[in-house]
Amino acid sequence: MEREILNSINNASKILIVTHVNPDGDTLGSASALKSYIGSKADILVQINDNFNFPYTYSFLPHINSAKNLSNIQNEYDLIIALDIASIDRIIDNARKIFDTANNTIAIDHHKTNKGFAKINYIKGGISSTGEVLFDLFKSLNIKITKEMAIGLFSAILTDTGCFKYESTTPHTFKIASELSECKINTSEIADLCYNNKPKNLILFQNTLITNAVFCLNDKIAYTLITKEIIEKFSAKDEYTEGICETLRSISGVEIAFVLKETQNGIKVSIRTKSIDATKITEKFKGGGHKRAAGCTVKGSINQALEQLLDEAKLLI
Ligand SMILES: [Mn+2]
Repeated sequence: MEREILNSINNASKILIVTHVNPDGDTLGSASALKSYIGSKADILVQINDNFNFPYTYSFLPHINSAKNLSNIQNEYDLIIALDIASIDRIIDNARKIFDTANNTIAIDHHKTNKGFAKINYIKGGISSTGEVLFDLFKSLNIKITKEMAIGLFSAILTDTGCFKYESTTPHTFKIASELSECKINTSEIADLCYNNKPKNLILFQNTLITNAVFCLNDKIAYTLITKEIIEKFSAKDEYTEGICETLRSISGVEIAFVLKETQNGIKVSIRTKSIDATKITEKFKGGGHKRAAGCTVKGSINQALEQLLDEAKLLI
């Protein structure tokens, strides 16, 4: 299959590399590395409508600044490569139309749940990151990893392993990191750019929400409410809420953490748990997710939503 992928790339005249919605370091780092390899006949797509929500944290990655967005892509591609995209519904709007009508499509991914939505599916479920899958793909094809490619691949692996902390980090992952670090990249600078480069308002917004957190049932439940006023005060972007629920869960004794956010479509709820099955709560509200991380949307006011969630959570403790 590796050969088939290489042949598809070589035979294509114009290639679109698609990153997933709410792009992270893995999807963008992998896209950066793949574009570095393919060169000028490939474009990267970041699925936003304009530059307002551009993932500036990762703008240090080669070629990410010149990525296309949903407003300025045209249907001129005969090969689409989806990177780190677990399911087709993470390709939206006109990008989806381009994907559906493309001559040839490839999915390169590491999500276990990926059922394979492209013509060629290169899915290695359980591997640490798409960056790692892509590195192994390059290696198996005897493709030389340049310094530019190494920046993207290292960033992808670094961020998707939580700085090599998650269980998916294997001896092989470390070997790859070692090999990439020999490509004359500055690994400590990359880590600084990924982690020590946050907008001031993001930290102030998150600190306010943590300070406002409420604890109940002997600190087994922790929650915080993101109201429209708080969002406006800090001009908070969607991605500013990432990590708040995890911080609440990280507190010793907390079993269930909630973050409730006022949005135009109702109250968006994130739940993080330690050993309790979070989907037992979200399925009551037609939501979904994983055992330790789930989400749902609840109708009504933020306080009404909170009351309903607490009622369900208390049944599980
Ligand atoms: Mn990933």
